Amino acid sequence: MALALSALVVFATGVAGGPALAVTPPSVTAGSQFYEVGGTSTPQLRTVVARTGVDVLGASGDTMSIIARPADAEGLRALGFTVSARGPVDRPLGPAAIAADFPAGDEGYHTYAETTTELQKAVSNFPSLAKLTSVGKSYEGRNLNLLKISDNVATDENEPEVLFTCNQHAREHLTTEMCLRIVQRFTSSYATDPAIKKLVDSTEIYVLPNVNPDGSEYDISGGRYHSWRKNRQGPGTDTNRNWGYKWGCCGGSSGSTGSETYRGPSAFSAPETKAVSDYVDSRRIGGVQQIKAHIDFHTYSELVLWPFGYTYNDTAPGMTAAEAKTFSDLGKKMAATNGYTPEQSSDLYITDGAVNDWMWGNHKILSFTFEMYPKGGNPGFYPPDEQIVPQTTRNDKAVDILLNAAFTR
Ligand code: 0X9
Ligand code: CA
Ligand code: CA
Ligand code: CA
Ligand code: ZN
Repeated sequence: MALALSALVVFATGVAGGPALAVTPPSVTAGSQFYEVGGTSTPQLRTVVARTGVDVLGASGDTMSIIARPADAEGLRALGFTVSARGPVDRPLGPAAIAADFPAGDEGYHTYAETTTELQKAVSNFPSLAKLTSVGKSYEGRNLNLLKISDNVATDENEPEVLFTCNQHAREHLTTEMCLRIVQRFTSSYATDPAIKKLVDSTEIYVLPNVNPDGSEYDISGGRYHSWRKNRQGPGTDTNRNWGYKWGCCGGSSGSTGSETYRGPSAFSAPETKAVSDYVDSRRIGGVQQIKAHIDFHTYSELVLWPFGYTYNDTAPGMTAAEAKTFSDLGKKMAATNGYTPEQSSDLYITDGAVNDWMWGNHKILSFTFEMYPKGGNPGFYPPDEQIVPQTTRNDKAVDILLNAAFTR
């Protein structure tokens, strides 16, 4: 109900060409194009591009992929960047019923309902290993499902806890498949793979496959993709700019509702970030945070990123040189297994209010962002479903490394 209503309001006014433009991000504005922006070889230059408010899709080498209006492209050219158009972005038709599945040919991806079914199947097939709960509800009322995997799963044992989160950004559907891969591997291989059994027996693994289920359902509605990034609260908030550590501090997010990096009116104004952060807060027991390590999966660019994102500096209050080295050593070790590029978040571009800064800044959780396949703009957010298996198994070793790292903390 809430979905149909809010979609109607946005698109009814959008079609009329009225004030809805102010809440319509570049990616869904008529005339928007995909562009490649050359001459963006440094974090400073990429931050300049990101701050113009265009929709940054990814970065590789000295090129960024963006969605922007022709006027934005002109503005970037005036700043000295080389900007090449790569094709139009369709305007969404909306409002549309929630799709029964992904667009034709991509049915191998899991919708929210299909994902929930997979989690329920894990519990019914492996009741002593898997337990399904929810950390709360999305803006439109969907459960934010959390699957715990461990031996004696019903008991909160004194074992290092590790959290995997996926799909903060709606269109980054490959990440949901990554979380499902983790679920499948640590349940169905438990009986046959001693290395898996050892990890499951000695840790408590938490998997949250859809941080932004409203957004991902919207993105596949009407049988086509919408390049939607944010949640579905009013104009949409970029959940990965809404976390309450140095929220909005540093030009790494936007205060404009129409921006793809709109940070929301206040930290944790998005029900999704509020629910996940409340859950993480609740894992601080007797003054000791139980969750030791975390990966937030995104697409794309094939990167392993660590905090801080709000500053270019390697060290800062709350990040000693030794801690920065722990991050970079572990990040490089994981990246050596999947071929991603390891770097501090701000080496990509400045972000404030992102999840990793909060996880580390508030809880000293070893928190990474993985930007998955592909490296460059094609196929962008929408790899064919044939890529699900190769691109998720690609991270098996890195996931194991993170689980092992949780012991030394
Ligand atoms: O900008 C983002 O939120 C992430 N890139 S994406 O293309 N998936 O949108 C990168 C965030 C990395 N920064 C921090 N984790 N601080
Ligand atoms: Ca499907
Ligand atoms: Ca256990
Ligand atoms: Ca525990
Ligand atoms: Zn993302």
